[in-house]
Amino acid sequence: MKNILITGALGQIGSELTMVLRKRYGYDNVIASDIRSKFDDEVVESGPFEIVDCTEKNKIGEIVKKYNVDTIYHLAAILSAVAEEKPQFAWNVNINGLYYVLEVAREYNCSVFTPSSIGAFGPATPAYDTPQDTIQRPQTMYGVTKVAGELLCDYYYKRFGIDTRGVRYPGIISHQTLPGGGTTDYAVEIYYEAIKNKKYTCYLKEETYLDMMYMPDAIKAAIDLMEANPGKLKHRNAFNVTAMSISPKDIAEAIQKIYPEFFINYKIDPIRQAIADSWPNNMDDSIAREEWGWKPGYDLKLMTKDMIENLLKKL
Ligand code: NAD
Ligand code: AKB
Repeated sequence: MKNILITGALGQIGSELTMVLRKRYGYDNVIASDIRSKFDDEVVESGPFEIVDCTEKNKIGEIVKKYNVDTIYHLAAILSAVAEEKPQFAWNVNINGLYYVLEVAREYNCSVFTPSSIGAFGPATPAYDTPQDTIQRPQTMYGVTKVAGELLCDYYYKRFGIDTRGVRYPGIISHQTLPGGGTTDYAVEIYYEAIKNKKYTCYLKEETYLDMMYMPDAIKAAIDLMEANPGKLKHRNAFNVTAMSISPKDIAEAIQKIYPEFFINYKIDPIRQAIADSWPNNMDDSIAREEWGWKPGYDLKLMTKDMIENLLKKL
């Protein structure tokens, strides 16, 4: 029987992953947690919910003990754009939070899933077909914390035998919960604005290619990796995973196939543009495909259709 703790469960990924895990493992066996709560919210009300600040080790330990937790999905983090505004704060949450989660996992022998990001790469990394194992010299605080986090997770596996696993997510696109302050947030906002106003002003240049993925694939990646046969994993943390390499212009054109009147213009934010320019255009995820059978289900066309159908219901 699995007892799962999710940190950062009210965020963009956590809010959807929690519900999928509850359906899979039982509503009472998946403990959602976050530093904040929400009124009238499915994650808070459909199963156990606890306020847990991941920078408080004792609180994480208390909840792991209380619910006999054996698996932690550690999603609490500060994303790239906010991390560049508040680097010291991001260091504390992203580094100390992960360290405390790993220490509690060591004490109670839990498995841990931690997402890294395309943000763990930098300008010296090959931008095309970015290999699994390559140069990682990011120049953002987010990237620094992600590279350190990948290494820390590997260390806890090798040194203490903790079952740590993780992927390098690309930008995640979804319709349920808005993203939390990243560089790839435009790729969600564009769909909301297409429905609401039929126009969008994008803060990245039209030809800025980045890896992206639709939320159902992001959730599948996390669960498939955590359920993978450990004997087949040569890597454990930070698997490159991607579903599509797309630019703002590509998304706009996909939307225009449904709403021909949709209009996009550009007002560049130099900080987020510089971050995006330092990230890969498209990662090679063949190692994840080989070691645990990773395969995305959504491309740009399928995702755009599904996003628009769901946002029409929601908005
Ligand atoms: P998010 O910003 O949407 O959610 C993060 C959640 O963490 C929020 O609900 C926030 O309240 C909570 N939180 C912040 N500080 C906390 C603290 N001290 N203690 C406990 N909770 C705290 O983020 P997300 O998009 O869901 O990302 C989850 C993970 O996936 C992060 O590690 C992120 O770096 C990674 N990731 C996300 C994306 C993406 O596009 N969403 C891409 C690559 C990697
Ligand atoms: C961000 O833009 O910060 C995230 C990510 C790709 O890690 N969406």
